[in-house]
Amino acid sequence: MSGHGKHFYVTTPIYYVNDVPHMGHAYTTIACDALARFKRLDGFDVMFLTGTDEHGQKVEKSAAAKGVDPQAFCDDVSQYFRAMGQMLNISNDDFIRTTEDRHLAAAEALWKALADNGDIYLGSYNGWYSVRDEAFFGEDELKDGENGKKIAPTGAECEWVEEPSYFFRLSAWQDRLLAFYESHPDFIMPHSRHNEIVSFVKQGLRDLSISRTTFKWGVPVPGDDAHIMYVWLDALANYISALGYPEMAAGSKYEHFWPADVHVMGKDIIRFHAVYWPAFLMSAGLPAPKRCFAHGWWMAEGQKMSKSLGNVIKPGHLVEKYGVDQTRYFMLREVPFGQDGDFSHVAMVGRMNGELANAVGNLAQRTLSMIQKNCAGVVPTFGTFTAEDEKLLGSARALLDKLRERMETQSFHLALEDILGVAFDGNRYVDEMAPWGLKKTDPARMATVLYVLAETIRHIALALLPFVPESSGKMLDQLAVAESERTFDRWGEEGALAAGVPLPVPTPIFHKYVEEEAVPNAG
Ligand code: ME8
Repeated sequence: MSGHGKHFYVTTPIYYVNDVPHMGHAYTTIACDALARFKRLDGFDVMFLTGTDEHGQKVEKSAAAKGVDPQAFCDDVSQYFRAMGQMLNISNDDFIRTTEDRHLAAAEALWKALADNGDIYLGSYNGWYSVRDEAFFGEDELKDGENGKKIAPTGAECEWVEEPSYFFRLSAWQDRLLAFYESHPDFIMPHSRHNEIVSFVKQGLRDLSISRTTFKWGVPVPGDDAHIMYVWLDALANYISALGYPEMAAGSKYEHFWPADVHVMGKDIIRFHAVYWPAFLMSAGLPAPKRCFAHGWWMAEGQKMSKSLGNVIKPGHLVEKYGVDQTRYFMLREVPFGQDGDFSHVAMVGRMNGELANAVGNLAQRTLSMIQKNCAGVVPTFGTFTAEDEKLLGSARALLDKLRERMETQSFHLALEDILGVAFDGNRYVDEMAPWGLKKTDPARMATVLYVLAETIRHIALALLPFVPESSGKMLDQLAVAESERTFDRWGEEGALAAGVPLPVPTPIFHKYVEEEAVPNAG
């Protein structure tokens, strides 16, 4: 059973609980959700994982600053990330927390596997550490800040650390990593990041400090609990702990889903995923993931989003102001996945009004209202299709193969552009066919035109399900498409609407954002 059939495993990073979620966290999660939903519709057995990263000095400090016990602090903040998922209609199959027992067991097992392979030794670390990044930096990477402070390339302040530490023999993995990148050219995407990582590794890898002794909040090192595991080793293990590692027997979740198809993350943490993680896995005798995709950063109205600038956009704010599906759509449509993006109100309104409401929503509303009025509210009976009819149906039916290609490379913006293209074709077709004028002259032709439109809308709605699930679900409700018919199996003629099926009275699906200033002044 396992190992057969189509399966797909996609993950978000696990988010630090030092702070509540913002738009950047929402972005990664929405992208993974679209991918997971797409694959489910396409017949894959999907595992979509997200969760929270709860150990380490940064979280310990945040808890201390609030005067709460770290576990209580994690329990509290982790809930905000779960709530974000619910608010954004996220379909994750599991939610892992690194303070759960199942995770501790997996992190310990991974450590032991590295140790058994001879890749861990005890030494002492003297160097710079950035708590904000939970990362070590070499002297050569740092800049001088005010008052003799050392600043990491990320802008975070570093502190000097001098303590006994276990090390992972990362240096010994350099050549094998380079060989791996070479034989897996799509492992790191976009390709520009691949090149960046390859040149980083070529510069030479130092052994990695993987334990700390100066704080307590983490997973104790097996056999030496004076040491706490480095939070990144602990955190990366989440991707297999959620699969029940170290249980790897035939029929296990691990066997079914590992290696992951894609780890999605922001470009800030690609190095941890594309260098350390495959090295740990190879050392433990486990296969590396198939892909790490690093997307870009969201800025707010031209400035990097940051807590200190006070311009952090909360997902709840977007959902309240524009709507859930509008937020999901905008984020994936506005910016090519992999590049940085800028959030602006004007851009958001342009997308939601111009594309969702006008192009898609109006097409559905016009068509369904005409059917309601002129075809007794049932799916119209169609006659022979003309070349124009075939052309539109052909463009709708050809969409799925294009989308499969787009999703294979995580090109969400292009997938949405393709779907929108069919909506534009549909709108052009309505204008050209002018079915309203056919009512008296050729009602049979009018019925055929409306059928072609309804069938086109069915395809647009199916295609949009991964992106705007609630709204496209409503579109399918309005076409009386049963839940069981909402899969890519029913794409094309397979699932074509049957004439005579009663349709509910349509209501507009995508609302428009109306600027307050645009409201006519009664005075
Ligand atoms: O790094 N634009 O957690 P984290 C786009 N715990 N994406 C953004 C963003 C922005 N402005 N800000 C955050 C960690 N993100 C570790 C991960 S995984 C084993 C451990 C997203 O809470 C993006 O996905 O700092 C980024 O990689 C992640 O949030 C960082 O979340």
